[in-house]
Order: sequence, then C-alpha cells, then structure tokens
Amino acid sequence: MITKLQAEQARLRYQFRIGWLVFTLLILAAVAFVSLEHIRLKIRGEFQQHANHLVFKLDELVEDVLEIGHKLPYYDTRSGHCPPQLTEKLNNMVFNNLYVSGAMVSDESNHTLCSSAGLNLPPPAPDQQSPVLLGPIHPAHGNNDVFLLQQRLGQYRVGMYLIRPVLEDFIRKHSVGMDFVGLYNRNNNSVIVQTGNLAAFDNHILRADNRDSNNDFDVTLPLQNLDNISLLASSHPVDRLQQMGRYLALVMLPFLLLSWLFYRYCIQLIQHRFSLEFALMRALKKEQFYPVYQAIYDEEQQRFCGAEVLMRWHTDDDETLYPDQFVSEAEASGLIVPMTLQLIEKALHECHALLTHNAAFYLSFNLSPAHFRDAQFFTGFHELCTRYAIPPRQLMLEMTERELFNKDDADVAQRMHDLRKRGYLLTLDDFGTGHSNLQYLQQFQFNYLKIDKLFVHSIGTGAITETLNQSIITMAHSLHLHVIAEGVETQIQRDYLHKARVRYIQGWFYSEAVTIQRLTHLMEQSGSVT
Ligand code: G
Ligand code: G
Ligand code: MN
Repeated sequence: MITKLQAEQARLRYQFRIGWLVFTLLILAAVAFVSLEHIRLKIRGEFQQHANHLVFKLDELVEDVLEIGHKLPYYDTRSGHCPPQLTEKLNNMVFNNLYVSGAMVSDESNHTLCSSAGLNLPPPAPDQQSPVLLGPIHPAHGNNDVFLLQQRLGQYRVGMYLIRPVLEDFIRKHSVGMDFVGLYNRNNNSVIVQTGNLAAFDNHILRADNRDSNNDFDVTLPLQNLDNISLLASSHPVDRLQQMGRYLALVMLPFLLLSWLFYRYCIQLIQHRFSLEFALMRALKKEQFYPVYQAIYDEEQQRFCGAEVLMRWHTDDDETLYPDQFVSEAEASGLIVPMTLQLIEKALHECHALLTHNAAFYLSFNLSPAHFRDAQFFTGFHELCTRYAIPPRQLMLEMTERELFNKDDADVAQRMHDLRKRGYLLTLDDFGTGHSNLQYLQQFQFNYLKIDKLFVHSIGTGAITETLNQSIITMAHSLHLHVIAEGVETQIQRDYLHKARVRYIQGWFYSEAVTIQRLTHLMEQSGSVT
C-alpha cells in the first residue's frame, strides 16, 4: 500500500515537474518578449527625448551667441573702414561671452572690416544662408580648430568664432546615454564636430535624412536656429543593454518567485494527496476499518471470558492491511481517534447480542496516548456505550507500555481514575517491552497486566527473558493485578503459565483473530456462552 502510494506520488510529481517546467519556460518567454518590446520603446523614447533636449540646448547656445550680434549698434561701414568704437565693442563682446573666442564684421563681399583683438583669420567663403555655422578652420597659429557662426545684419555680416573644445564640451555636457554625437553640415555633407564613436552611427539615415529611420537608436535632428546644421546622435548600446537587463530582471523575479511558490504548493498538494494520511482520511470516510476478534481464555472458569478487538483495513484494492502498516501514521496525524471510534461502533454493533446475553463477557480495545489527549474521544466513547447500553464492566481498554504517558501527567491519571471508578477494565498492554516501573503502575490505576508475547515465546528456550516471566507474574500478583499472557501458541507455554497461576491466556493456542461469526461459533462450541 505504502509503496504503491509512493510510486504513484513519484510518477505524478515527475509529470507535474515536467509540465511546470514547460509552462514556466513558455510564460517566461512570453513575458520576456512583451517586456523587452515595452522597454525598447521606453528606452527609445528616453533617448529621443535626450536628443531633443540636446538640440534645444544647442539652439539656445546659438541664439545666445547670435543675440550678441543683434546688440551691436549700427555703423556705417560703407567707407570700408572700421570705426574704432566697433573694435572696442567687439572686444567687449568676446570678453563677456564664455563661448565666443573671437568676433568679426565683414562686408557683403567678404572683406574683413573689423575684428576683435588677436583674431587674424581670413573668413571662409560666405554662405547665402543665414545664420550659418562654418568651419572647421585651422588657424595658422594656435592649436584649436575654430568654427564661425555667421549672420547677415543689414549690409554686413557679423561672425563669432567658437573654438572646437568649447563646442565639444558643451555637447558632452548635455548628452546623456549617448555613444556618439555629431554636428552635420548638410551643405557639404560632412561631420564638423563629433564626440564619441562615429562608427556607432548608422550613416544610412543621413542619406534618407529623415527622423523615422530603421534604426531606433540613431537620430538626425535639424537645429532650428542654424540653417545648415543637423544633430546626429546614437544611443549607447551598453547602457541600453544594462537598462534592458535591469528591467527584465525586475519583471522576471516576481514572476519566478510566484511560479516557484506555486510549484512548492502543488508538490505539497501531491505529497499530501498520495500520503498515507490522505488514504487514511478517505478510508475513514468510506468506513473501511473493521474489527476482528482474538478471544481471551479464562483458565479458572475454563471458558472464553472476553475478546481483544483488533483493527483491520479493507482497502480499495481489496487488500487487508494490518495495524503495524498504518497505526503509527494514524496516531501521528490524530486520525487514530475517529478511526477507533469507528472501530468501537462496528464492534459494539456486531457483538451486541454476545455482550447482552453474556454479562461476564467483555470486549477489549487498544488505545494510545493520542486518545487521552483528545477531548472528543471519551465523549464519543461514552455516547456509544450509552447508545448500545453496554455496562462499563464489559469494556476493557488497553494501553501499550511502549508509549507510556508522562507519569506526571495529572490529567491522564485523573482520566484513568475516573474510568476505573465508572467500572471500566484497564489493561497495561505489551508489558515488559517499555520502561514502566512500580511507581508508574501505582500511579495509573490499571487492574490488568498483559505480558508481552516476547516473554511468552521465551518459555522453554532457556533464554534470559524466560526467567523474567516469573518475576513479572509475581510482581503483578503482589500489586493485585490480573495477568493476561498474550501470544500463547503451545501446550508447554500454556502449562508453564498455568503453573505460575496466570489466569488469562490469549494466543493462537486457543484462537487467532477472527470474524464475529467465527468468534460466536468458537464461544458456542467451547460452551462459553449460556
Ligand atoms: O494482530 P495485529 O497485527 O492486528 O496487531 C498489531 C498491533 O496493532 C498490536 O500491537 C495491537 O496492539 C495494535 N492494534 C490493533 N488494533 C488496534 C487499534 O484499534 N488501535 C491501536 N491503537 N492499536 C491497535
Ligand atoms: O496489541 P497486541 O500486542 O495485543 O496485539 C496482538 C498482536 O499479537 C497481534 O499482532 C496479533 O496478530 C499477534 N498475536 C496474537 N496471538 C499470537 C500468537 O499466538 N503468536 C504470535 N506470534 N502472535 C500473536
Ligand atoms: Mn493489545
């Protein structure tokens, strides 16, 4: 039975594990797919926002610088000379602006009229567009390239020089999570300023020159304040992957945790479903526990005086199971209490006639400490006795010495005292196999003592246990306990016990455990019933 349960449990667990694994992987893949698409869109949105912000900042810079030119007072420069006040103004402008390193005014035909101090550069070829960013220009003296931000104002052009590191720093400062940023001159198709890795940028989109390129993480955005310049930007792939990884972990972890909890729960459910405990619960509901009876012989009266009720389990598979296969589990789970009540009810029902017609005949039931701890048990027990109108002196309760009560347990002592007072017979079962002592025997009010079959079987063998028989019997007599010897199989054993004045004998010598029909027959045959 147990091996069958275990095999079934193992099979179902295996099947569930496979199913769960497949299911979890499928869900995981679906979740990963959906969440990756979601995070990709989110990251793209953020990247485009950052790129727009950078364009905005660059436009702001251009506007600020151009604004300075607007503040120049009007001078008539047709003379071809530079008014002295203008040079001074230009110097002031350069001095007061962080980004501007030089300024110049040129005429329609691109002749330099005025320039700030230290500036000695030929202006590049003029552009028809305005304003416009020209360059880079490599100065003859000096290390850094410069760019000319030029706008037309009336008959002349005003130009501001920005040096490359300043422009690059500005871009770097305002670019977040970008692998590459560049400024692209659409007029001559060249990247004039760049930070980061140009190879990261998909050049395809320059040719298409539109915002909605195939590559979500490369953009080109025209500056509003400069007619010839677009911003090129591509997002940082490592940043992107890290962000995706974090998001994925964040989504997956709770799911994995939930799935794991579900798994544990189901495995426990399966374990329970195929546990002996569950099988016992079902057997209880189906009333599969039934009694058999092993008669006890009274040597003095020469007739059967009672019978021990032993539990059997008729399983769904038509198997008969013995208590050693299920009683310890029943005790551990507490199911022993309703099982025993079911057994008692069936036994009282079957033996009703036998008990009522033979006032000296008793039935003996095996109890364990679990029964004493359960308040319901004795309520049920007394109710059954009342319902079947069986007097207490016809009912014996056996408690095995192997599972003794704590001798300081006042409640149990009180309960036993109460049972004795009502007239029930109390037996200490399997005596000699546990560790009860005299004190224990005095504390609990047994009136019968059952010598374990281990000792009975040693009779005639010369083993040490044989000599213990006499000591047990002598002690029992001195405590005024009736003695039952169990497991008596042979004439030699019976004669030995008879000589030792053991009055009650139980065992295959007289009868094995039998059905009620065979018990009744045995009683009638032996003249034990009147
Ligand atoms: O003859 P059998 O194999 O049934 O007995 C095996 C053991 O099971 C015995 O030690 C006996 O005390 C125990 N046993 C039999 N029936 C019951 C019962 O109804 N309740 C309890 N607790 N033990 C029982
Ligand atoms: O709870 P208790 O130990 O009284 O249960 C009696 C047990 O002893 C049962 O398992 C029963 O089958 C077994 N039994 C009863 N009579 C004999 C017998 O004469 N010989 C042997 N070997 N076992 C017996
Ligand atoms: Mn017993």
